[in-house]
Parts: sequence; C-alpha cells; structure tokens
Amino acid sequence: MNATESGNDRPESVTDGFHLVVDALKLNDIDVIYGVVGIPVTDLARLAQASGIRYIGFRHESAAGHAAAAAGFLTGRPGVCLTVSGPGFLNGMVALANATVNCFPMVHIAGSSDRALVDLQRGDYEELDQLAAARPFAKAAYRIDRIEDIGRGIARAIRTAVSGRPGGVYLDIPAHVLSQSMGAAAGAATVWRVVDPAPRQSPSDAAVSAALRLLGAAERPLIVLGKGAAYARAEHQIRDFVEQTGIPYLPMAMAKGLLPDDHPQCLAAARSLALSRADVVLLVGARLNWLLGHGASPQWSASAQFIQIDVDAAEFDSNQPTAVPLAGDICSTVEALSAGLHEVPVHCPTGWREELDARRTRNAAALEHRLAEDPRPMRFYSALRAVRAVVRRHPEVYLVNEGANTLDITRNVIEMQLPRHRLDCGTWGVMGVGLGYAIAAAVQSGRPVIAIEGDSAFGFSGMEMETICRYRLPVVVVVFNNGGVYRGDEVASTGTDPAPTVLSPGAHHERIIEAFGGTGHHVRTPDELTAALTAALADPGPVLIDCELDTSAGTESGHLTNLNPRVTVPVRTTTA
Ligand code: ADP
Ligand code: TPW
Repeated sequence: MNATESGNDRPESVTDGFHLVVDALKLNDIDVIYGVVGIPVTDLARLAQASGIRYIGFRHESAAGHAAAAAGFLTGRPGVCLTVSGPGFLNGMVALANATVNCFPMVHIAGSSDRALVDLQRGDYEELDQLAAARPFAKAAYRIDRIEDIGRGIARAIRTAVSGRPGGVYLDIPAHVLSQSMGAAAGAATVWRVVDPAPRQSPSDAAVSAALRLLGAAERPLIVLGKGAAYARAEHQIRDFVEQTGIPYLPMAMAKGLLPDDHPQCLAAARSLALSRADVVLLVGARLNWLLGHGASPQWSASAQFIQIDVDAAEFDSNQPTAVPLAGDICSTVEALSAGLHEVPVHCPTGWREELDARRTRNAAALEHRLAEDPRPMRFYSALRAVRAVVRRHPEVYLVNEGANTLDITRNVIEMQLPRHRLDCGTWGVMGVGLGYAIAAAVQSGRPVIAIEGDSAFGFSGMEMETICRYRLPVVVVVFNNGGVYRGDEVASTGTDPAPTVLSPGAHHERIIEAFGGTGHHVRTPDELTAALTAALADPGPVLIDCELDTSAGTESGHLTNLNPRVTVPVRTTTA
C-alpha cells in the first residue's frame, strides 16, 4: 500500500482541503459517496475510500445523484454525490432537483473553477457558474471559499439537507480550496459534528384537539399516508393511531409497506371510492399535488375537509383550504394525536368501513381475474403474476420501479410488507432513477433488490449495469420489453423512420449484462420469468431478465392519459 492509499501522505502537522472534506464527512457519519471522478475531485474519492468511506463510481452523474437521493430517503441522512465541474456538475443537476422535489436529503459536492476565471468568463476548463446554476434546483446552494470554512460548509449543507423539509443541497468546492493547506491541529478544530440535525417539532395542543374533533365528527374519514411518513420512520406511531381509530388508510406509492399492504384497513384496492366519498381526510406526509388530483373534484368530494401533518407549514393551503394544519414532524404529531384520543375519542363509523371493504373485495377479485389470464405473447399482468409470486416469498426484497404502464401496473399488483422498501419515479414522474435507486438500496441495505423497469425507462441509465456488475451488487433488473415508450407497435404515419414511440424490435437487453460478467435471461412466459427470478434471488448477484412482452401491451402515458394533450386537427404528413 502506498502513502495515498493509507491516507497518510501528509506530514503530521499539516492538512489540506481534501483531508478536511473527508474528515468532516466522516465526523457526520457519511459512509458512502456516489459519484464520477475527474478534475478536480479524483483525489477526493481516493482519499475518502482510503479513509473507510465507501466510494461507488458510476458511469453518469445523474445516476450517481439519484443513488445519493435514494440513500437519503432510505437512511434519513443526506446521501452524498460527488462530481467534477461544468458538465459533470450539470449532469448531476437533474438528480439534485429530483431530490428536492421529492423531499429527499442529499448533498451534491462538485469541484469548481477559480472565481477569478469564472466571473470574468475567461474560459477555464469546464468553466461554469455552478453556484448560480444550482440555486433554482436545490433547497440551498453554498460555496466554500477558504480551507478554514470546509467544516462549516459541510455542517451547513448537512443541516440544511435534513432539517425541516428535506431536500437537495449543492456544495461548491473550488479546486484551489481542496489543495489549500493549513496546520493539522488548527484544521481539526474547524470541522464539527452536527448535533440533532432534524430536531423534533410538535404542533400545538389546540391544533391536535381540533384535528381530533374534526376526525371524530366525520362520517367517512380517511388517512392518506405519503412518502414523508415513510421517510419519517413513523410506522409504529401510525400503526397505533390507525388501529386505535379504525380509520381506513390509503398508502401513496412509496408509503406502501409502511404498514403491510394486507393490513385490513389498507384501502389501496378501493382508492377511487375512498377519495371520492371521504368527508374528512388526514394527510400524513403527503402533498395534495397532481398525484392526489390536487384535492379537487371529480376525484374528491367537493366538500372534503383536509387535516394535514407536514413539517413545512408553507405546504398548507397549497391546493385546497387546510381545515386543520398540524405543523410538526410526523412521529411527534401522530404520537400527540394518539395521546389525545383519551380526551377526544375517534372511531370510524362501521358503515363506511363496510362500504369500502365491499369495494375492495370486488376490485381484488377483478385483479385476480386479470392476473390469471395467460396471453401469448406475455403482457404486463401475466408477467407481474410471476413477479408477485416470487416477491411474496421474499418480502425483504427492495423494489424499484419505473416506466409508465410498468410503473402503474406494478404498483397495483406487487404488495409491499415492509417500510421504505419501494422506490419509484416519485413526485416528478422522472425516468432514469431506476438503476441509481437500485444501486443505493443494495449498497445501503446489503439486501436483494428487484428493479422492474420499462424498456424505455431502463435505457435512461442502462449503462449502470456495469456499475452493478463491478460492485457485484445483489440487484435483479427485470426489463418489461414491449419494444417502445408505452408500447412498441406504433407505425409511423409517413416515411421509413420508426414511429416516435418505437424502440428496437426484438431487443435482447440481457446481452448488456453479459458484457460485464453478470447473468442474463430472456424470458417469454410467466413460468420462465418465475424460474429466472427464483434463481436470481437464491443466489443474489447481478442479473438482468429481459421479459419479452406483446408489443401491443400498454396504453399511451399509462394511467396519465388525461394529462397527455393530443392533436385536435388532422396530422399533416409529408409524402416527398
Ligand atoms: P407522496 O408523493 O407520497 O404523496 P409527498 O412527497 O407529496 O408524498 O409529500 C411528502 C411530504 O412529507 C412533504 O410535504 C414533506 O414536507 C413532508 N415531510 C417529510 N418529512 C417529514 C417529517 N419528518 N415530518 C413531517 N412531514 C414531513
Ligand atoms: C426524464 C417521459 C414517461 S414514461 C416514459 C417516458 C419516456 C417511458 C415509458 O415507456 P417504458 O414503460 O419505460 O418502456 P411502459 O411500461 O409504459 O412500456 N424523460 C424523463 N422523464 C419522463 N417521464 C419522460 C422523459 C416518459
């Protein structure tokens, strides 16, 4: 081992910016960095690795950033992404923005050019005013201009990422700061550990009582659990409140498993009825955004009243009037609600439960009927029947999911039993998160991960199969290959080019993983899929299962057909 590998290449009395960054990260329990190296951060990655931080090197910064964001969601500590300046930094921006939109804590550290060059636009290597560029996409953006501010800058980034509403923080570290040196003892005194990074926060007693009174008077109460509740690790408090009151709940996609999906009060299978009939709704870490129809008719009853628990008070009234705002963290607030039940008892009316149960039973039967169909070529439901059977035997598996139809149908079919085990396109509906999320889930948990990917969605970060193979991660990627964006059977109205939604027909994605030493399968039937998935989980290592589906399987835009504007006058085609 040479001096750099051991991390001891400096005289004892002197330190430099590189070392102080690593020291500050370690002091704050950062144990993994996801990134792509290059000037000026290569030595930073080396040093981090030498110091015991795990460095996971990606093929593209956006996947590295998505991994950091997922790590933040899964652990409650900010995930860290490391990139070079200019284009590498910009490649990471979509992930930083996505983390912020989804309220995941992450810190994107990028090396940068000297301000004296950037500010006069003198044309430095990979020059970009990164601080200004990052600001609109991040919860906050900071730059460290002096070596003695490294500890402060990292403390500030960590505190900002996790406190209040979590989000993405950009931290700019110019190359000259990394290589600046100072006395080791003085340097050590500049780094510190953030105390209680996300302090608990309770709403007032009056607000808690008001919420309970409104819920207690409801004829058709409903609880909506969002990914904020999963992030808050509030499963015990929520189970207690849900079971004491008997109120039915609806989990948003990434809150599935917070309580097991087969819980008798889980109404995922009667969602439309629950939304349209509920008269008082308790939102727990879920925003009334597009995913919940903005809380408006026709999805919701026009007279529905909303009680909302959120750590960010600015969220209240963002779409509908908030009848009772409960500003606080979810654990403290739900504990306070449960404690208040002694004084203000809340019991869900049985008629409402029965109405929902009847709909749930009917919808579940319809789903089983659909799953039992056995079309050839295979379609989404028959493939997912196979996946569901295997996942039921492995509830510990993390499930990553992206695509359009692949997302919508998988979310409905695959039950989750454990909290924070489902990661998907989230609030932005963004494609390309899949492999980064899968890598983070495997790295942070050491558990097997199944990523169910539409073939188009897979392509956004497909080269990360090499990353998965290089680190021998227990990730099984299932590509739902219907040959297109949404579906693969569109015929172009003119010319010889493929239609806009069409991808390569007859693709064999499994050959991609074979190039990197992983195991590939190409399956055509549910039985073949079951066999491949079972084998993959018996000996978890990198596996890609290319699942050949009917090219006509899928609906344009999946469940979002209503958001997809279509041409209203006849399409003009060119015949020349
Ligand atoms: P979903 O997409 O599952 O509906 P959202 O991302 O829309 O969920 O909502 C998550 C909400 O949870 C955000 O408004 C965020 O401010 C809030 N949140 C995150 N962590 C906490 C916490 N610890 N306590 C309270 N609210 C939280
Ligand atoms: C960053 C637009 C939404 S869904 C999708 C795209 C390109 C892919 C759908 O096809 P796929 O799934 O993955 O094969 P399936 O099951 O329907 O066949 N760029 C970004 N994000 C989004 N959302 C898009 C484009 C889109």
